[in-house]
Amino acid sequence: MDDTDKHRGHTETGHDPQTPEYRGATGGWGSLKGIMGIYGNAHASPEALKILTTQNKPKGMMCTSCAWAKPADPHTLEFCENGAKATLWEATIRRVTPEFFSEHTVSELRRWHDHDLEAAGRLTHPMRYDPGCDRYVEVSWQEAYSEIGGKLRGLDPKSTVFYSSGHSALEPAYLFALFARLYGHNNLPQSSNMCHETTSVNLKTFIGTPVGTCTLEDFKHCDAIFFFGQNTGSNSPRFLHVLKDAVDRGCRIVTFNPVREKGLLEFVDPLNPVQMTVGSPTQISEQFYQVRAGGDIAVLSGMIKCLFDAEEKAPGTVLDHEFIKAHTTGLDPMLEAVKAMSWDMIEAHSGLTRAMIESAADVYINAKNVIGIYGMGITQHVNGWLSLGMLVNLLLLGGNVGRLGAGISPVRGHSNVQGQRTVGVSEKIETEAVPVDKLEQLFGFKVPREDGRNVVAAGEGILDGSVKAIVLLGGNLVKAMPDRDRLEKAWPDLDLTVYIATKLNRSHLTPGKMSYLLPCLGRTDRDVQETGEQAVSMEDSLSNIYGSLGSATPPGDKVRSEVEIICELAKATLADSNPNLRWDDWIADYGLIRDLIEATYPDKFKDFNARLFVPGGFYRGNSARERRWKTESGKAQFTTPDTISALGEPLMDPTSSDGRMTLVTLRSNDQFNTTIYGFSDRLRGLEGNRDVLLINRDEMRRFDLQDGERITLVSDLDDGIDRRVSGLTVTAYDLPDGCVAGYYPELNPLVPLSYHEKNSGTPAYKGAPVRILTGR
Ligand SMILES: Nc1nc2c(c(=O)[nH]1)N[C@H]1C(S)=C(S)[C@@H](COP(=O)(O)OP(=O)(O)OC[C@H]3O[C@@H](n4cnc5c(=O)[nH]c(N)nc54)[C@H](O)[C@@H]3O)O[C@H]1N2
Ligand SMILES: Nc1nc2c(c(=O)[nH]1)N[C@H]1C(S)=C(S)[C@@H](COP(=O)(O)OP(=O)(O)OC[C@H]3O[C@@H](n4cnc5c(=O)[nH]c(N)nc54)[C@H](O)[C@@H]3O)O[C@H]1N2
Ligand SMILES: [Mo]
Repeated sequence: MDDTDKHRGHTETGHDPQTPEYRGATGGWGSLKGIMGIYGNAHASPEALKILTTQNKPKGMMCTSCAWAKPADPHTLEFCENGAKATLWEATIRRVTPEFFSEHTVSELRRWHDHDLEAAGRLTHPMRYDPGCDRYVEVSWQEAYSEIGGKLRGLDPKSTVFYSSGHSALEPAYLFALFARLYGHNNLPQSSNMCHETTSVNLKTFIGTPVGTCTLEDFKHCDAIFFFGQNTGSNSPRFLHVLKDAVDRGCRIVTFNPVREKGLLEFVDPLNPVQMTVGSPTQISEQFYQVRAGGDIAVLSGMIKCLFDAEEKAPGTVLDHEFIKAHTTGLDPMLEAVKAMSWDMIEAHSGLTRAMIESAADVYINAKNVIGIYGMGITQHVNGWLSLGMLVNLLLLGGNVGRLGAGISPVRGHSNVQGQRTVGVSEKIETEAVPVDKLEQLFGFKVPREDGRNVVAAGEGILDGSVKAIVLLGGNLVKAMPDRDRLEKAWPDLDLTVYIATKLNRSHLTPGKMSYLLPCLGRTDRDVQETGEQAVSMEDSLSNIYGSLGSATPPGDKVRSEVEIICELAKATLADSNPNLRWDDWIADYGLIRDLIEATYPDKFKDFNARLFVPGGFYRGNSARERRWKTESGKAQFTTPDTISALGEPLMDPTSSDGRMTLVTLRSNDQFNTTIYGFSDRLRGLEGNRDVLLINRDEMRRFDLQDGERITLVSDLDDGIDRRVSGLTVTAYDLPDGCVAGYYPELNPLVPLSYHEKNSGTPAYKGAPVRILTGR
């Protein structure tokens, strides 16, 4: 391999021909085949196909998959391959009944693959774990509620944790947070603690908002988009339509990602008959650079250097001085620090050449309106705060925040992950999401004032015994967290575990001393209460709020809505009768819960019930978009880099030849987080096996590895803890040097709990230090 090939960039440089690759484009016939494949595999009900036609449309069902926006003028079929998979997977005809549990002990089920556990179907009855026979056994709802309530009453509220995964709608989320605070704690970690917490914490410091500033309108006016570490093709495929339209308009897209993700290379619109038959795919990224994992700070420093050079040559043509002067602080120290970074260092850490970075910067310099997009490739690193800070710096220099066609756009994960935070699911108390005075006035109680535990602190508490009970509103925490082997060992010592879920997963098979599995309705299901059919609502990644109506027949008459389960648990736990707590009325009419949300957050949720089904949702507003900076200084803040790598200490030296590698954990195209739909990562050309170690051919030679060889991967953090995953098949793959990759959640035992983003605690799932052990 010659020297130019070692720097992996530019689409025309192409792909390492000796490694797997998907030959088709993203979208196209492949995505339709993907949907048909899951239809059979998921045993979806005929109703599910009907639901798909209403998906993401006003008065329809809002997708349970990703958080991408639902447009006001939807396509005839406004769903993507993975949105369809999520719907078909939930609307299955298969059932996990008490008979199922009588046939399988928990120990036996623990040997099942995640895919098979969920494929067994929807949970139908409330169950209680019986350690005597090692089985879940049916229990009545009343017994379950009163036993859980009784147990919680006996515990110190601060020793309990109420986790929620971003699936649940605004109504249950609001009540879940209220329940926690009435009971006496703020231990409300959420899936975003493992995801975009880096954004929520740091973007707030930089520009005074915890969420992105862009709306769909901006994508109609931008001239350039810079993509960092977000895999649109698999994780938010409907966004590809927006990108294709932008490209067709002449917008230029530049992508930085260690993996040549197909969705960001080319796309065939499956809804476009011409493109599907005789047309050629749309090239999405005009420039694609395979940056080293954790190399984004270096890239952005290089680009900013280029901007300054160009400005020096032609003053007043590159930087938006007026904006910088009126709206920002901190330019000079930032500039000095960036100037002090040498191109040698930048090239070494980014794995890219100066010419590549200059060429990316050129796109910025020649664009009027620029958007920055990012995902887990930025957030899940020790110095993710700085990668994000540098991206914000880049945008601020051109005045690209708070202007039509420009802005910063984190792409969120779960369909309502952002919304749950908006309505109070927050372990931090000093945030707009927890208006303490309002809550105290509405409900007549004292809100606990101390910050609660985030996911990492909850994990630490489970390991040291200070956490005694955990209630999971969805999710699969045991499988999704870092340091899985250690946590899974400590988990059964919990006094109480309560799992509110649609489908069976590994967490449920890790019961505490008392354990309950409570089956709930999903978003596809019709939810009928005393006052009739109920809608729920959610907020997308672009801060639009929509109502959603399920229409599938619920999986059984014992399955309850999340709202009902939370209200009943609260009633059973909170003994005293507070007249402000109208749990039964709230169960009967979710409109009343929306009234409470509006009363708590009057600005964001004005006329909530009246606007529930506005096409495209209603926008809850964003201060930074209006150039109001709710930061400490009252201005947008430039960030001064104090390091050049997003990676933690042991991985700082990119040229080290001591065998330590950076592990990136990836999602395939055939999973939604810990839900494994199947074993085809079609868009990466990888099929059939998820227990793989991806590594490039040069690195294989360096470690003397053969394709197909089985190896063990061990963690290489110097903390005395043995973390390892064995039986991984070496698979040659087109990746930058110094980095290896494999799948989430299989490799989670290798990510240390203590290894996380500095300010927010987001685990560094994209940059853990590892070593390869061969059997030889
Ligand atoms: N179908 C499907 N959709 C999903 C999900 C799913 O599992 N399946 N999950 C949902 C959730 S909860 C979330 S949070 C989102 C996640 O969506 P994304 O934000 O796309 O997250 P990942 O797929 O984990 O990784 C993103 C990309 O980061 C790249 N990357 C890794 N390290 C680096 C780095 O150091 N720098 C750069 N520039 N790039 C890097 C990886 O190669 C990968 O392409 O998707 C949501 N949507
Ligand atoms: N190594 C590694 N680890 C990661 C990541 C990574 O990139 N790499 N990503 C992290 C990220 S971004 C996230 S968001 C987390 C995800 O972590 P979680 O949100 O905890 O996990 P999920 O896999 O989304 O949860 C799936 C389960 O949710 C339940 N469920 C599904 N729908 C519903 C519903 O409507 N209601 C209820 N009550 N339950 C429901 C089902 O029982 C299903 O089994 O994982 C994190 N972990
Ligand atoms: Mo996520």
